[in-house]
Amino acid sequence: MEHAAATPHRAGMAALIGPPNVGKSTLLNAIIGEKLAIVTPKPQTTRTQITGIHTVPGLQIVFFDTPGIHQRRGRLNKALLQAAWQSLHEADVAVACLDAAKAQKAGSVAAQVANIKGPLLASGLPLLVVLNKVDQVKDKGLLLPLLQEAAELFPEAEIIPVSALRKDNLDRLVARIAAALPESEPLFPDDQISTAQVRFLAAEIVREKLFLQLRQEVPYGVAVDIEQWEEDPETGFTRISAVIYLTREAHKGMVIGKQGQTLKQIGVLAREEIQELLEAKVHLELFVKVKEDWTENPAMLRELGYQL
Ligand SMILES: Nc1nc2c(ncn2[C@@H]2O[C@H](COP(=O)(O)OP(=O)(O)OP(=O)(O)O)[C@@H](O)[C@H]2O)c(=O)[nH]1
Ligand SMILES: [Mg+2]
Repeated sequence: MEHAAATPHRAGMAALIGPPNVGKSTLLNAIIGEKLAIVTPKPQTTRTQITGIHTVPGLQIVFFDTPGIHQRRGRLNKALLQAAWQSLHEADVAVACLDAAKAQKAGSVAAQVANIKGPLLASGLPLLVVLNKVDQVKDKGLLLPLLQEAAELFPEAEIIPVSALRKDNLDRLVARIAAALPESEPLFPDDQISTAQVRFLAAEIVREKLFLQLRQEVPYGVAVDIEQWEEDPETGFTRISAVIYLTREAHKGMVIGKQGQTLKQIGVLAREEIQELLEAKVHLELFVKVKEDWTENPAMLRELGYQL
């Protein structure tokens, strides 16, 4: 600690930007060491900016996890893109995240950078390029051409191969981000790991369990809204009621399942995780409602916390 005064304190924001499903949320959770962002194998899991604050002596990095950049239509999709680009706008450093395994199969990273390269370069921010999921590339020799291609596409950027899942090479990534941040005092208290509210995190946990249970086409039309949150000081229980919104009547059966088994399972898994989050006993009630147009309805989108 005596040496701390010699090196200036650095602090700032780093935005994780990339296509859906490349592992941005997994990376955020791995660096922070807590599950802040939900993770599923389905694309477009993350829907808002989620902050994760990494504080060590001399350094504070405020990470922004963001929705994957895609080209799909619709108001909800537009809100997701807006959240991602807004994060880039607020950041001091951009971290482009790519999927090495997918790139290796395609023989190129080009398709993954198509939608992000222009805005990243235009931002003028210091840029790092992360090639994630290297654990899935068995023959490491196959990584070289991808690293080279990425270096040609982003000549100013350092390319960093990592595995968020195995926590490989994350120290190097953190060190490079740190080097690109401005000298600054910490922006948040050193014990704060996020700006997210527990209510939001609880709703996200329910959404994660839903995504994991449901078939590919359903999740886009799923939203979770916490309607009631009451702590009973006598029993120590937190009573939470959440509404699961769906866009189609036909999806209701899939969410509820035979004799309510699917919904029950979702409730059990979500409650366990919310209990861990709150370190309190939780009573969780889930309701399912069909609101056909919620993904296109501005008032409803705002009510659910999306910024339009
Ligand atoms: N093998 C492997 N799988 C990974 C790694 N990182 C993430 N994954 C998996 O990739 C899938 C997507 O991970 P997410 O973290 O949700 O990806 P994301 O980029 O946040 O996705 P969106 O929020 O939809 O944009 C999940 O099944 C993760 O377990 C990794 O380093 N190695
Ligand atoms: Mg995500």
